[in-house]
Amino acid sequence: MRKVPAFFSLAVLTSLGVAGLSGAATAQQVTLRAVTSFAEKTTYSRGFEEFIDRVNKAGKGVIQINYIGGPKAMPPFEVGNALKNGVVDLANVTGAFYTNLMPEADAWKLTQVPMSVLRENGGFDLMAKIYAQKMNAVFLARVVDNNPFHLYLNKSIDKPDLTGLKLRITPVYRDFFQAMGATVVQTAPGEVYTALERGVVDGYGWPITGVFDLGWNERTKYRVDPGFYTAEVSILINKASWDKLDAKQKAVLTKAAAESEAEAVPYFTKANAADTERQAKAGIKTITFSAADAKTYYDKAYEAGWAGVIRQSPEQGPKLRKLFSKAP
Ligand code: 173
Repeated sequence: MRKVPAFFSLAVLTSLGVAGLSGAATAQQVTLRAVTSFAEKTTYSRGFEEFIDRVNKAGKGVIQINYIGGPKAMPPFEVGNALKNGVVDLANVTGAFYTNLMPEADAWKLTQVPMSVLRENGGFDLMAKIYAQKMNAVFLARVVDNNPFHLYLNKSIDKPDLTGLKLRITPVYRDFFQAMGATVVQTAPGEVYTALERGVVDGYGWPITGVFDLGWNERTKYRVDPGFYTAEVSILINKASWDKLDAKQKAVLTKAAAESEAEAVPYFTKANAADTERQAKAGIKTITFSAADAKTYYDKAYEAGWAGVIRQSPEQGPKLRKLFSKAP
């Protein structure tokens, strides 16, 4: 028997019941259950929520999405497993949140070429194969891209050395921050505010946007520049749920997915600039290294990041590195 988390089973059974009934009444329309691993109506759920609006508008009478919600409905690190097991049909989630199932998913953060190129050069196809094998999933769209991560601190540093600092992480930052001497503690985004408030951590990893969503600006003194990597959040569908759809239903999802993926880079280009300015106005000071130290820091990020991916996936890691990195 597959494991259905107790906190979720009621919602699932209820929505299954409703879908079952409506399925019998109107043969064509299908309703998919969807969750997000980020708080609803915040930066990293926004692209997914637009995708849902697109599908629900274009898919009337054909396909609809029932948006169950975010971390209040399901803990973020459970979302990958729920998608894999078909507890939900659709998920908005970043690779770092399901590395236990598919370590290669964390490599999305290391892409230096756009999705349009990866969809042509074999990089996407290789990942799609791994999604089918390890996640029982079809990758529909990357809705966050071109969105660097940063280190945020409450203690100042003047060189790329994190010795003595305790930092909040996810798998995104683990290898890099540890390689720079930090002690790390993993938490979901929903626990960052309290960790800062209680002084449990001296800082945290997070992208350039979204610091204001959960009020962390009140508890953040410094941002370290430069940023590194790029955040990835993507829409996945359970493979069995996908295989059950007819051509018309798939076409609605595919079109909405393509539109949402195409918006990611232009959206974040603007949002990155806007949040950089907003952080400065909110009094978050920038720590900038010398040019030589900035290069050391940035190169170390990629070196440690790829070493981590290759350690966890010696077979696929080197292939992904070739396809995801910018031409030297
Ligand atoms: O810091 C995080 O929680 C994280 O890994 C992440 C990934 C993508 C977007 C935002 C945060």
